[in-house]
Amino acid sequence: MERSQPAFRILSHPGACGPTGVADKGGIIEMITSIILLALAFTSSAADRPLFALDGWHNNESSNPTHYQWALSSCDMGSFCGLGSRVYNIGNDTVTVRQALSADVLALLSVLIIVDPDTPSETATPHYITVAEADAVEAWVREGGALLMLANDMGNCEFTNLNGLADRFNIHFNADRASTTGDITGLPASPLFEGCTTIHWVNVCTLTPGDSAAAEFTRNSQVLAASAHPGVGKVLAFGDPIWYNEYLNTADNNRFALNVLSWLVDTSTVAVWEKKGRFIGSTGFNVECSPNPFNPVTRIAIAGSRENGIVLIYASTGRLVARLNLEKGACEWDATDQPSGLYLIQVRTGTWELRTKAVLLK
Ligand SMILES: [Ca+2]
Ligand SMILES: [Ca+2]
Repeated sequence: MERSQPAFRILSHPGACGPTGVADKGGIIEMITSIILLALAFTSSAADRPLFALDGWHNNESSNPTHYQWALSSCDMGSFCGLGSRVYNIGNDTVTVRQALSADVLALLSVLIIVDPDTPSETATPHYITVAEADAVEAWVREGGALLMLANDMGNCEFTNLNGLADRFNIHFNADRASTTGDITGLPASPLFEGCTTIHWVNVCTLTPGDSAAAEFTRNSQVLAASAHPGVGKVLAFGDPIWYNEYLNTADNNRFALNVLSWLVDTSTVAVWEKKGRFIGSTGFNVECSPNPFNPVTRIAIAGSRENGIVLIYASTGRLVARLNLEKGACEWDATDQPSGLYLIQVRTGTWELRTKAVLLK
């Protein structure tokens, strides 16, 4: 049975299904979104599963509604339903964002895929990526978000506004078609291509990475994949959606997809989240609040780490109530201005994304 509502589609298992989107009326959907996301955050089945989001706002094709959508209940060759199952299987919940990107929405996500933004030939009313959305996404990435951007070849993707976002990370999509297509061998020795002999893609655009970005794959002097690490976040960009069902099981594309998902979510970390709010990893890193319960100050610390990062604290309404700097693995939260209740605490560093819970008792 689905747990879903229109703005976000939250799929608790790969076989889940959900409705198509409808317009928000008076913010009710946002409220419902908060409640459902809160439930996800605090129920034992989902508490430790990061949200892996697909942007269904800028890609929402009226002429091809399942195109590059999770579409788990209507799986077809153009959808990402196979990819969505793999996202789930490595420990994440999948969600589709069907509203403009904002800080409030992004704060709930671990990974965001922006894919093939619509052209007017794909939908009658394309939602173009706005400057305000690019501002929000850039800030989210710098604070630890993982962004995957998948464009397409010329004529099949809206480039101008997509580049308004991509350029923030010093990566530019060229509105062209690369000369490299079909089965591709001679892959670079990097984590993205580990275990892959041949990958297959068709009709991709090239990229131009700037000084603060890196080319991940170059062929015939054309860059076909690029990455960037702004702040404590990360960005990966390809000139094609690649892993839709038609090609997911072609050549070594499945392994390629799993490598990319691991790069994005750092499965070595997220796969070992423990249900009771304590992180127990093979590396021995725990994030804990002491005291807990507390009133009004608690110390948040990653045992054994002296990394810097950020701490995001969410109230029982799902609202972000505090944003703190983690310094040398620790910080203090003074909740004097907050009511009693349960709080979800998310800690992000360049290496770790950890969660715990704390109870404020006044
Ligand atoms: Ca599209
Ligand atoms: Ca293509």
